[in-house]
Formats: sequence, structure tokens, C-alpha cells
Amino acid sequence: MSLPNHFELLATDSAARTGRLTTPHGVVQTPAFMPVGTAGAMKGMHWREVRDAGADIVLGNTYHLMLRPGAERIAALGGLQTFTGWNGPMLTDSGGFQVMSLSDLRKVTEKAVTFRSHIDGAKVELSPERSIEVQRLLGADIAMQMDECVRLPATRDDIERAMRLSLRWAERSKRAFESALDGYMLFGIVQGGDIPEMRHVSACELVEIGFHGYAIGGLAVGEPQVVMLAMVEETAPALPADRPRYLMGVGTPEDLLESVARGIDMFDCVMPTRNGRHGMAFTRFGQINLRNARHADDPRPLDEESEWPAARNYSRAYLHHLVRSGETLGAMLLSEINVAYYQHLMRGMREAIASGMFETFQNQTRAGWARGDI
Ligand code: PRF
Repeated sequence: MSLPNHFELLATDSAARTGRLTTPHGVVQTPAFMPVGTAGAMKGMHWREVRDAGADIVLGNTYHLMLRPGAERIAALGGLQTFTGWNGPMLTDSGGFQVMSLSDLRKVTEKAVTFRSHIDGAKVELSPERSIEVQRLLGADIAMQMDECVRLPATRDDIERAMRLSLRWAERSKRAFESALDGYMLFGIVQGGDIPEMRHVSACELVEIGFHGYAIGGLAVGEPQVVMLAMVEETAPALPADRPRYLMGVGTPEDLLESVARGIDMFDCVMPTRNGRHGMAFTRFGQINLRNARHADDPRPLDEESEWPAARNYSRAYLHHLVRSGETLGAMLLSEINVAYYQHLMRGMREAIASGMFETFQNQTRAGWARGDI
């Protein structure tokens, strides 16, 4: 059954698209990058800064929030937006992927995944139905189906088994979601590893089930970038043009530029905040590692033309000092600088697509990265 469409495509430029997704908590302009606020907080940042940086939507995680503080508790406290103070759109991942990367003693059956909590070792079961229930208790504007993602390289058999299980879980997720409130959305997730035929089967069957939007999962899990981009190029055209397409857990600024060129509308990744905590800055001139001794005496800011004050107002020498001293402020400043750079990049892409200049924008952006930090 087809679900109502809350996505409006505003312009295309070759395969690149710009549009608007309307959620119960506000409008998301696409292409959009969702910073990751895993456990109900953006590490090292105030929500105000996340908003000021230009993010329309953030991501939260079912896995973490169901374990602590608990979905029922968050619901009783008014839902995730009220609880956290982020009053905008929120997408939650479904939990399966985080179980696989974070917990011990995992077991996947047809019915559910069981695992031991990384917090207290308690045994927990997460089924596709419970994942949807948790995401609704949290009040996510966009919920994700539960899926199984295999790391690459993997055998054809393993890829096909996980892809087919994910399709059966997609159907169960949709059934569990069906009675949800108007305006809330559920996205299906394409799996199929690095095998084009599997990607096609997965995409076509998901479209048959019918979702508000479609994600591409199972990429950026160990394969080279060329393989990831080839899979995106194979999969995106198999998805309905009038629905949003979300590439999960990706990636570097270059991955974003290349994936938007292939028809992707949404992304999430921990990279801007995690790398920021490790002393790395993303800039128009590529990545700059502030731990490096060559910054110790450098009075220049990261980017004197940046629209983000922290990228203009602090010297590289000071940022280097903060990072080397393990000061919290270093992690905070680099997180906000990176989230702001990612949002600046997305805004640039949206404007370029809207004015039919995406190729020029790509060339200019790549030239800046290639110039490097001099
Ligand atoms: N599935 C889900 N979440 C994800 C992924 C996936 O395949 C990925 C893979 N890059 C990141 N996050 N549910």
C-alpha cells in the first residue's frame, strides 16, 4: 500500500536533486546532512549550535536510548524532542546495526536479535515490531525499519541471506507502523552488499511494500569508495524519483558530494563530531590534523573566510594547544567547526542544484580540497 508523500522535489540537475521534506517537527531541506546525537545529545555541542550551523534534522539511536534511559521513560517525559530540548525534526535508526557493532553475544533469528547490553550486560531482545514501538515512543519524525547489515567483504550467500531477512523485517516493520500518527514517516532500507543484482531485488521488493522514503544501507562497511559509489549509482535509479533517498552512515565530504551527484538526498555520519574530538578539522581546503606540530606557531585561523565564527576567530596554534592538552574546549570547537562545514557544504550543493550549476560547484569544491592546507 502506498503511503502519503511528504517529500517535494524542487529541482534536479543531472542525477542530483534538491527538495523539501515536511515532518511533524519542521521542514528539512535536501540534500541534508544529519549530525548524529546518538544518546539524546550531540557530543560536545549545544543544540543551539547545531541549529545555528544549519542542521534541519538530527539522528538519534533506538539502541542506545532503549537501554538508557529507556523508551517508555522518554515517552512519559514528553518524547525525545521535549526530553532533549532539540525541537526540530529527528530521525532514529532502528537498532540492528548498532547491536552488531556495539553489543556482545549477539544472535540473529527470524524473530529478533538478542544481545547483551554494552552498559550492564543485561540480555535484551529487539524485534522489528519492538524497534518500531520504541521509535514511536521516542517520537521520531522518521523511523527506520530494522535490517541486517553485513560487513564487506562477504560471501554471496551471506549477502543474500541478510538482504532477504531485511525484506521480511521490512514487511513486519511496515505492519507494526501502519497505525502511526499522520505525518510521521517510516523508511525502508535497501541491503544487498556489493552485488548489483541483490541491490535491485532489494530495492524493487521494498518499493513493492511501499515506504515514505528509502535508505541505502550496507555501504561504507569495509568496501572501497569506488564500490560504494557504484552501488549507489546502481540503486538510486531503482527507487521512486518522488521519494527521499538516504545513504546511511556516510561519510566524508567527498562521499557526500559524489553521492549527491548520484541522486542521494539525506546522510548521517559521526565523522564531523568524532573526528573533531580527535583533533581533526574539515575545511574548504580539506582535512587538517591539529595535533600536528606544524600548527604550534601558526597564528592563522582555520579559514578566515568561513561564515562560522570559531573557524575565523581562533588561531591554529591555540586549537593545536587545546587538542594537545586534551582540553574539552578543543573537542567542542572542532565539533562545531566540522558540523558547520558539513552544513555549509550541503547548503552549497542545494543552491547549486537549484540554479543548475552543480557541476561547476563540484569542480570548485574539489579544487579547494585538492589545493590543500597551505
Ligand atoms: N543499517 C542501519 N543503520 C546503518 C547502516 C545500515 O546498513 C549503516 C551502514 N553504513 C549505517 N547505519 N539500520
